[in-house]
Order: sequence, then C-alpha cells, then structure tokens
Amino acid sequence: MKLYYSPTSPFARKVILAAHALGLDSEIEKIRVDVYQPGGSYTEINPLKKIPALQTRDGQILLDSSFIAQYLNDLSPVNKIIPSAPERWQVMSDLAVADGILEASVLRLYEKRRPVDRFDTAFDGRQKDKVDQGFQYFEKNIARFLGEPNIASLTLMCALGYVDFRFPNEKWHDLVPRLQTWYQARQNDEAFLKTTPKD
Ligand SMILES: N[C@@H](CCC(=O)N[C@@H](CS)C(=O)NCC(=O)O)C(=O)O
Repeated sequence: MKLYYSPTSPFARKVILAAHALGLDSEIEKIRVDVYQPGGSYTEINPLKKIPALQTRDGQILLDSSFIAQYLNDLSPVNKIIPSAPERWQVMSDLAVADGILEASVLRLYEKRRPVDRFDTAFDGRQKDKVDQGFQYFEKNIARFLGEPNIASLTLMCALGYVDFRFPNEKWHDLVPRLQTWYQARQNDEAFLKTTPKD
C-alpha cells in the first residue's frame, strides 16, 4: 500500500498511528507530497489536493484519513481500533470531535499565514473556541480513553500534538489537567514519537 502524506499533516499522522496500532505499518510505503506547491500531478490522486490518500493493496485510491483508518481497521485481523456496535457509535462521535479540533486548528494555521493586515481575528477566535471546547469535552470524558487506543484516542493524540506544534505559545495544558496527564502518559509511544511533526 502507498500512503500519500506530509510529515506535518495531523490527518496523515492519524493514519500512520492507526496502521501501527493495527500491525500494518510495515506494509505501507510513504510518499511525501507538498500540496501547497502549485501544479503537480497529485490532483490525479486526490482532486481536492488534500493529504492523506491511500493506495490500497489492489490499487484503489481511498481519500479522507478517518475513512482510510476504517479501511485499515477492516483489513487487520487484530488490535481493532474501531469496536463493533453499539460501542462504535460513541467512538465515532468522539472521533468527530477530535477531527473537528484538527480541522479548526488547520484553518487557524492558514489564517496565521495570511499577511498581518488580512488576519481575521474574529474568524480565528471562532476556530480557537472550537479547539478549546473540544479539549473541554475530552477533559470531561477522559475516562472513555483510558483503555486500549481506538481511532478517537489516536486522533486526539494527533490533535494535541498538532496544537503544540503549530501554536506552542497557547497554554492549553493547565486548563485541562486530566487531558494533559493522559497526553503526557502516551507521548513517548514509539509510533507517536517517530511521527513528531517537523517543517
Ligand atoms: N478530512 C480530510 C482533511 C485533510 C486535510 O485537510 N489535509 C490538509 C493537510 S493537514 C491538506 O491537505 N490541506 C490542503 C488544502 O486544504 O488545500 C482528512 O481527514 O483526510
């Protein structure tokens, strides 16, 4: 299989962590893509020019990190990261919150990269609020994430890592102490360390 990725993309990191948890990482060749370069042939892989994308064993292209993680989950006979129903529904709903934190954080990065006079403070504030409220949601529900990793907890790890990477001056840690303790206990996991984002 081939994973089109970038080392700074938290969505790609989610897929890599999922593949690792499912014992499929050795089967995945990583192909680095820069979606911010104009032109290029990546639109033939993903017309939306977003990463990640996965080329499956039989050559099919799958798009969207959570969907790719579901595909990998189905492939793996062991260590499922998505439980069967009824537990599945809560996990997928928690995943939606973690994905929402990622989406809001990526939008904030794009905003931060605008020329200063075009930075939209109100827009940035709305996205930051989603991130903060998302963190509070996980702080309140942290008991659900103490067991084996699932797709939601892996995505939450990526979200916390991404906020630290892109917004290092924002001290979310003190506001959500249980979440911070949870994160600290998992930060040294091999796959997580190996995928630390760098520009
Ligand atoms: N829902 C998508 C989001 C992917 C996404 O937004 N990736 C970012 C990189 S972190 C990207 O490719 N952005 C380029 C763009 O939006 O033009 C997924 O889960 O795969």
